[in-house]
Amino acid sequence: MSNFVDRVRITAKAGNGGNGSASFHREKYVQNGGPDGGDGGRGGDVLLYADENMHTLLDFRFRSKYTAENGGDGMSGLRSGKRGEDLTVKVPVGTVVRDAETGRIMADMDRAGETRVLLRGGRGGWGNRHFATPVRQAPNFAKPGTKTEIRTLQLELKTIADIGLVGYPNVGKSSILSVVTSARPKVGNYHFTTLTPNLGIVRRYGQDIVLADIPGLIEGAAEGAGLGHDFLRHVERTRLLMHVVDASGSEGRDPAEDLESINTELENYGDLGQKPQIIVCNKMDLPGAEENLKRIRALAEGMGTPVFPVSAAAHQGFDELLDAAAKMLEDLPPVLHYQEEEEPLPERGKEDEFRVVFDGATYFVEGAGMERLLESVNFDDLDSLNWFHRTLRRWGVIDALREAGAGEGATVSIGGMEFDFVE
Ligand SMILES: Nc1nc2c(ncn2[C@@H]2O[C@H](COP(=O)(O)OP(=O)(O)OP(=O)(O)O)[C@@H](O)[C@H]2O)c(=O)[nH]1
Ligand SMILES: [Mg+2]
Repeated sequence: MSNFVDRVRITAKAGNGGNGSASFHREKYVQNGGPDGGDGGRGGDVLLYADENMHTLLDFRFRSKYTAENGGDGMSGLRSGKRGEDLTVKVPVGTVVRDAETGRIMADMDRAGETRVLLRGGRGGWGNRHFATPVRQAPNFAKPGTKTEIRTLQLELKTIADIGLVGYPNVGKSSILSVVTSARPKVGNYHFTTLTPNLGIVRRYGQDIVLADIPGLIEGAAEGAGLGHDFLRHVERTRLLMHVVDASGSEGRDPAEDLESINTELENYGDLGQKPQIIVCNKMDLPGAEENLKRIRALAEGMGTPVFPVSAAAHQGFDELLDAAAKMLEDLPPVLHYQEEEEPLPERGKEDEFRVVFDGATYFVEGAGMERLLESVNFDDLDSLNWFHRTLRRWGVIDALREAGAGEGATVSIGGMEFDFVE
């Protein structure tokens, strides 16, 4: 079928922070040079760029893994590690990015040319020079850089337009787009001529109005029957719908029935039924259209929806239609922007908050800062372990464990690692 892809999953990872260096200054004739290990470099970020020249997510079918560069390790002579290079992922305008595991909205790339940081690189670890104190002149440890996680992301392209053209296949949606804008979508006398959304711009009273022509909808589309379902997401981000019917009933269907069944489809897909509509009765040049128009007018009156008769073939009725649309748009809210949702991170400054839970055998120390603390410890290094122990004492963890009943040698679990309790 078509190469139109509007929903994909990818994985992305920001760069790890580089490790700090535990180096000592060495020079001829100079004994016991001080610690001179540089800091690790920051890992590269993963950025998003809304590219006007991209129209589908097809590229992501061929490449689905995106990794920014890791930061370099710190070096002797106080030299810092290299900053990892950022990685920019180009997406079409209108792409909404979610965390695939939680559904959290991470970015809505709805403005052409905008760049945004999606995933931040890890911090570089401190070199040992930071740990030189008057009593500890030769610290043999440095901090490792922060490691970043691989994230699974869902990308979804939701076309952005002021007006969406909806209706059964073959009613003349693409014909209308080509009459009122300079867009030249394919027009054909068969169903599903249009397989990917087409955009066109019409200028009215100094404002540019963007129209989206989407593939035809069929009954059951909202439940996933046929092609229609996937395409409804492209009218979610429109402000007004032009509901097109074939007023002549040239294919043997009743346009009044068409109107109702498409409206049912829209109601079943999110709150598309709530979107303001204009009913466009097309093919008024054909016999039988006038009769049907009367019936549709009667129906529409009950719904409070305006009706406009047009003929794309004869280029008739469009001035009135577009004037009415432009007036309606003046009072309608702007296109929906998906608000990014904050990642539920532990609050800043509360790193040392924790609690001790005893399950009868093990004392668990739980708290947001614990895992991060563990990440900074090099367990092969005595200095590093001592620093870890001192931090636990400073944060009050040792006291809390003692209060909870932990005695010498009790099993303590912190961030999934088990230790023997030593006072
Ligand atoms: N007589 C007449 N024919 C029309 C009119 N508008 C469109 N048509 C014809 O109807 C057929 C379908 O037109 P399209 O514009 O491709 O219809 P569509 O709604 O975009 O169809 P899909 O993309 O398949 O959903 C074509 O053969 C057009 O030439 C009209 O006003 N009068
Ligand atoms: Mg079409």
